[in-house]
Amino acid sequence: SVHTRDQVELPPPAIDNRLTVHPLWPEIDRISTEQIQAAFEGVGGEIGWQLFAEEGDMRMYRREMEVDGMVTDPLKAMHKVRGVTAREMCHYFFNPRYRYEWETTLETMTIVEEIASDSLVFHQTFKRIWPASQRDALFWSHVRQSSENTYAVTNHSTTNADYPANNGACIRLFVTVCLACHTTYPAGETPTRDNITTSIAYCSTVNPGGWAPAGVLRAVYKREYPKFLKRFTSYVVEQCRGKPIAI
Ligand code: 6CM
Repeated sequence: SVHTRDQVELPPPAIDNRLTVHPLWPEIDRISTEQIQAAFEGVGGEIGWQLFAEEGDMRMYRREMEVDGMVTDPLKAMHKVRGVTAREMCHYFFNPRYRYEWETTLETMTIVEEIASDSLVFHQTFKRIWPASQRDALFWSHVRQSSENTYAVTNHSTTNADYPANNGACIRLFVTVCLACHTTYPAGETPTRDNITTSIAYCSTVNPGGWAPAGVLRAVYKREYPKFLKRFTSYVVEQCRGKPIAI
């Protein structure tokens, strides 16, 4: 069949064989499965999610949590976006080619390892937040189809001997992120840009890895997460405008 270059690079509908023979595969599979399941769980019930930002269809919740005096508040966001598919959302979130266009907290990004077409290892440095030291992160990123019309990207910290932690200007932070997306359209209809809706669940837990003032950190998260999700989703809508849909 004939593909455009862009279609070939969309997240594959099945796990890439090269991933399943990699030493990280058991961890990538386990954490991705857990994260995707948790992402689609609601925010009601005992667990005590508190709403901290709301705009249109977007809702953001957090739970205040500290580990050894460091803020590790888990964050969970829900959003609904019309006109783009789950697969397209995940394509733009996973593919490093687009990252500088939507990620405003990023200073540098290096691809450390290409495990497979659906799995990469990244080193990233972030913009410094006064008065804390600059942070970096080293994490694997994996995109998969988890069920019909459902795709997700999971990012999780890892280690690499060529990128040791805390040996330069940066303090290494630890991150677990999951962007899980599910597309729906009216039964019996063919999906088009005019009738599809994608529900997004974004979960993030960051351990700053070393001292950072709690108040500053919470203020940064409160400002930056809504900014990120609004900017990222409108970026994807913009990129997909006029292109054939990839379901
Ligand atoms: O999920 C997001 N981006 C992904 C691609 O880059 C990836 C990134 C994870 C790192 C998240 C770290 C956020 C910390 C940013 C501020 C720097 C902290 C300094 C602490 C010292 C006071 O999963 C979007 C992430 C959006 C973050 C607002």
